[in-house]
Amino acid sequence: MKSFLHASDIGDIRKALEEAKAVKASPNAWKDLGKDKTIILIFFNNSLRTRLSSQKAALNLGMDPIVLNVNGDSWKLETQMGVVMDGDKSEHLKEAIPVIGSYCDIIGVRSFAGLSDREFDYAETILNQFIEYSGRPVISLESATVHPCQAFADLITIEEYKTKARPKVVLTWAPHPRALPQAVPNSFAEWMNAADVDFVITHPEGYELDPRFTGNARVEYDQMKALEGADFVYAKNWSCPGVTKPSDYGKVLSQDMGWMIDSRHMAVTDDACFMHCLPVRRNMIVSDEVIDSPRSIVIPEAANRVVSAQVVMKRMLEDLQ
Ligand code: AN0
Ligand code: CP
Repeated sequence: MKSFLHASDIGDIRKALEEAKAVKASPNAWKDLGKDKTIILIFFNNSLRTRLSSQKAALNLGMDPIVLNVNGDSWKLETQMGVVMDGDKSEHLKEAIPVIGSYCDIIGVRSFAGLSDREFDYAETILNQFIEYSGRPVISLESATVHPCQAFADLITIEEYKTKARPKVVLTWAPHPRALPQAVPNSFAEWMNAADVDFVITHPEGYELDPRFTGNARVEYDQMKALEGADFVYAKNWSCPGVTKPSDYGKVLSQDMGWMIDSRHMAVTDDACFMHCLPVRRNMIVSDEVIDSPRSIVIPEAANRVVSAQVVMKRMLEDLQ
């Protein structure tokens, strides 16, 4: 695996889920695989889960992780090509990336969408520079348009908690005070389309996700109708993807609190499990009552981030043998 951005990069989904099960059952069984190998994890943005679960996954594989917080510990990096560097950025990605690549065997990058230039974000400009200039396998730790380690962990969690062969999974938009990227819902849609589930997306009009991720997934604008009979409710806020109106890209179009998941919403489901990638704002995205209920699986979902990261790193290490 040269890079990990999309569901297609993991190949056969059933095989990947079986591998996840094996990794979860015996996390330390591949300790020799990462011996004398190093992964550098680059963070342009904040993180709790991704930062810790990626390091834990590397350690389980016997690999040494090094974490770099760009903007905090290192020189500020210029990401645009052909600019006069007379501002606050001391170094360009074109030098920084090959230098980083020379110190490690695998690279992980967290670099959120800027949400101002749709073309720049949707071309995955920063992550693609890492792929092009590092000469190393690259993992997206949430880049501009995707969060594949999260979506893979979400799928592993659904597999563990499902009680029907083909569960109904509903991705629902929920309100948030600030503009957030579309990476989590994009990847969730992509991975649900690749899995054997009845997948429905619901959001206010104007929040249509890019069809390159949603494919033929059903979109139901009536949230209550979408949630009827659901087995899994996956809540997430995202800002306007700019699909129907490009000038609205990155904007907050609605803060309708009626979309917050509360017990009224959960009541129309088939006793659904509640999921969220975290971090979550309580009583904005989801009520205390729902997230504190026994049907909330946000903690085991986050725990599975170690498993998804470990499968991806394991595959990359196997390729390096
Ligand atoms: C980020 C997002 O919505 O993409 C990270 C989620 C994993 N969330 C926030 O910035 C709150
Ligand atoms: N879900 C997730 O990626 O969380 P962090 O932003 O804390 O890494």
